[in-house]
Amino acid sequence: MTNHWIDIKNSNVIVIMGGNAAEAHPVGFGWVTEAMQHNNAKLIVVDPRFNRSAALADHYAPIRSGTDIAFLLGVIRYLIDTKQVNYDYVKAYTNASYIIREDFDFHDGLFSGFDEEKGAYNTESWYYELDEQGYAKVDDTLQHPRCVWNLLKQHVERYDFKTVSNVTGTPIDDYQTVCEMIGSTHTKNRVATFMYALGWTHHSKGAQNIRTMAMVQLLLGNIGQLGGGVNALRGHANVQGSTDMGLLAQSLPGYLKLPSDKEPTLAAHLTAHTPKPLRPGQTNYWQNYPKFFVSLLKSFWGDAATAENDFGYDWLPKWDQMYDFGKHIDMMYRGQVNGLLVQGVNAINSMPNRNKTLKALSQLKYLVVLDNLSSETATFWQNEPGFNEVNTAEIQTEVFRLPTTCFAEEEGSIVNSGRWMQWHWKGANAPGEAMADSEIVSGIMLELKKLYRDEGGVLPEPVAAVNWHYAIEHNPSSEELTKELNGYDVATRRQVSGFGELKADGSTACGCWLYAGSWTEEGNNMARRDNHDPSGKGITPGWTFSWPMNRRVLYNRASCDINGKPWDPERTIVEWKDGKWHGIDVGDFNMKLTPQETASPFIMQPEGVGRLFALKLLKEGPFPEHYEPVESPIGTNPLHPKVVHSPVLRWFEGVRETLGTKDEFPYACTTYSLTEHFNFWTTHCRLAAISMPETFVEMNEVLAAEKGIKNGDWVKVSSKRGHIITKALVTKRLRPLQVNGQVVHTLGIPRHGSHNALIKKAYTCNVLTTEMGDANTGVPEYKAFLVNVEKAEGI
Ligand SMILES: Nc1nc2c(c(=O)[nH]1)N[C@H]1C(S)=C(S)[C@@H](COP(=O)(O)OP(=O)(O)OC[C@H]3O[C@@H](n4cnc5c(=O)[nH]c(N)nc54)[C@H](O)[C@@H]3O)O[C@H]1N2
Ligand SMILES: Nc1nc2c(c(=O)[nH]1)N[C@H]1C(S)=C(S)[C@@H](COP(=O)(O)OP(=O)(O)OC[C@H]3O[C@@H](n4cnc5c(=O)[nH]c(N)nc54)[C@H](O)[C@@H]3O)O[C@H]1N2
Ligand SMILES: [Mo]
Repeated sequence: MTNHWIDIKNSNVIVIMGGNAAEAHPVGFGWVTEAMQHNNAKLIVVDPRFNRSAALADHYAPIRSGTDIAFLLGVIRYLIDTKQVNYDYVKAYTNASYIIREDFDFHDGLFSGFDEEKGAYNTESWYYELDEQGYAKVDDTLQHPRCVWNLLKQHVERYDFKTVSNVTGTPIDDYQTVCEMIGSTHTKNRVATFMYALGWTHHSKGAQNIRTMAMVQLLLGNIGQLGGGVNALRGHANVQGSTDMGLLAQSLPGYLKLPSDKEPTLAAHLTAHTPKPLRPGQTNYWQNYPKFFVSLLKSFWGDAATAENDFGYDWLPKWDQMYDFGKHIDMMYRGQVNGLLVQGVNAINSMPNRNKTLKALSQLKYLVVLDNLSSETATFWQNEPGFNEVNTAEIQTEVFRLPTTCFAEEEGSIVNSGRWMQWHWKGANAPGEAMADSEIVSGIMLELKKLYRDEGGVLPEPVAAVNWHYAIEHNPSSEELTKELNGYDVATRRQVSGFGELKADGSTACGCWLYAGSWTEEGNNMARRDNHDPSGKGITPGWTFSWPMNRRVLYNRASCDINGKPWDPERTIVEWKDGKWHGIDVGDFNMKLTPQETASPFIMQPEGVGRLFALKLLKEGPFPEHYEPVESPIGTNPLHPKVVHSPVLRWFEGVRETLGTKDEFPYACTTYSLTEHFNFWTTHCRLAAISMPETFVEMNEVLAAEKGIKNGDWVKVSSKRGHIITKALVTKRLRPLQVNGQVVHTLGIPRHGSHNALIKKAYTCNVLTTEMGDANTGVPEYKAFLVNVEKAEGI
């Protein structure tokens, strides 16, 4: 989140789109009702399903799954056409006035530079026109035909109400109401927030879904404001922490880059990732990249990391393609992987195309499962006729199960969606032989180290030279580990007080630069519990630690105009008064400088402004464009029939044959969470199983009547990849939609699968899903695929 949970109370319009906060984030949702009750805020829900968030909304609009980009590009067109834009903000704080290269182009669904054979773009032309000094050229009058503003207007021109409604299935009246409600926040005294999660990320263009919304927020001037922002509601309690800590396939802690094999030396890597300013006088914060990167290498390898050996740069793995979990499963499936450590994930249930995952795990020599509970992944080799059909005798995979503690049995920090790093204390001792994950992983590492020492091996340094200085070698404490994440001065071991102290010369070490300030010489700032809120705006500086630098609202310089005057006095976060800056939050800029010197609030960009045109950042193009889901219920793209789905998808070998068409599988299908269960763990919890005992497929009354299916009937749902047998839940919630001259029916299946501690056996929806996903992130299209449904015999 650019903002944080409590801040939602400051919003005037709350848009829940691509998520279902009332059910999946029921505690945080309290701030939505707070805003509605005490701030007269209006709630909009745009979702294929009338869910429990919709039940509380002022306005609900149905949408066909996988068409949010068309919806939002139409919103952008509407805002521009009706002049409901915060022009001062757009001119000063976005790249609207920047001039794009002459060779940039878009037509018939493709941007310039498409290489059909590679299925990828040469992105050269997706860039600013530069002057002699290497700065981007701008036209402050917004007249230049190739300035971003005019290119954007041209790009969204096609997305009129009729076209949008024809693609999304959203009735025009509903659509217009949503546009008007969102548009009402273009004024300086009104702000909208967008809350989203999997309904946007689980698509073959998930990153572009989110980007389109960020563009809407920029046009309205809603980023950097109290009650505004771009707000991802995260999943597992600490999933924010895991991505901060580099669990993404191509990142290192603090969103530093895992080097690619095109960067053979430290110098090459640092040059590639240390941007030059694109406008004069920019903060260009990533210019500090070398300080963070070298400090990270020092934290990895301590004294062994020296200037002479590039601080151990050669010991980092280098990628030649994205090795996300999907890629690994594909490699296992092809017999290219010997062993897998599964830690805190129930892969057989959560990964798409279950039959493929099953084969993949069966090809392994060994599988190690670190989990505090028993999981279906650890028992994938057990034959259960009808549910998990395997020939146990043929599976040679040796499975090791290492019981871990769970969060309540250890102390440490958890980072929530709002970037708060909250320390928690141990509530109980772990049962039996359970050990903390850190102890297990340390044990494996120390054993490997010993093996390298005793038996040698290729490239021992990454393990042999590791920086390991904990009081109990095989069991580092949470305190020791988190202090290391904060960072310290190597010579004195003094904790740094912020990332401003980090150096690129090897004199500082830091495990995650964003966490600098969380555990300083003053102590553990994450353990602070002062909920004093002096401004009444939900900024509680004494409550825990919010990265970066205890800042609660990112880009908060954008809450005031170029002269430092808040757009809305009621929403003051920072303010230039009597020759200096004042603020209720830590400024996201250098507060020693003048308003004019800090008038570029998006300090992480080398041009200092928000990007309506994204340059080369995303694989599909610099502007978002509507592409159909990989499996489309209409089989065409009404905007450009030749380019139906994203042209840059990653195709694993043989996957094309596993995709269905609308002739065989005529219905759209989506998957979602239920409040009563948490992912797959609650299989173990009898009370949860009692409250929601069985899985089901939800469908509308019209389709059910057509198919002769009644509520509670057994049905068979099939996709090109497999089938499940489950019960029908017939409701009014998933409306049939009129799309491109046909009716699209959508089915919905809870993602929890075998959520039954009482009956035990149940099918999981991931038998049906495809591993095709977002080209940027690899996230599968769990939320839009094709199925058929028919009545079946019970099980
Ligand atoms: N009780 C409970 N809470 C949970 C979880 C749980 O299992 N149970 N899981 C946690 C985890 S790991 C996560 S990641 C989060 C997930 O949080 P959410 O993403 O809020 O949860 P989902 O139920 O997947 O909600 C997705 C919503 O998006 C809608 N949707 C599907 N496709 C589209 C689309 O194309 N466009 C739009 N606009 N909407 C679409 C679905 O109908 C659904 O209402 O929840 C977390 N919280
Ligand atoms: N079709 C479909 N598929 C989906 C989704 C969907 O919406 N639809 N959602 C996707 C999403 S967003 C997610 S997050 C995944 C969730 O998928 P998973 O992460 O695979 O699901 P969980 O059931 O949360 O599994 C977490 C496991 O970690 C264990 N665990 C808990 N605490 C600890 C600990 O401290 N240490 C260790 N080692 N283990 C621990 C739990 O017991 C549990 O077995 O599913 C994804 N799959
Ligand atoms: Mo998640």
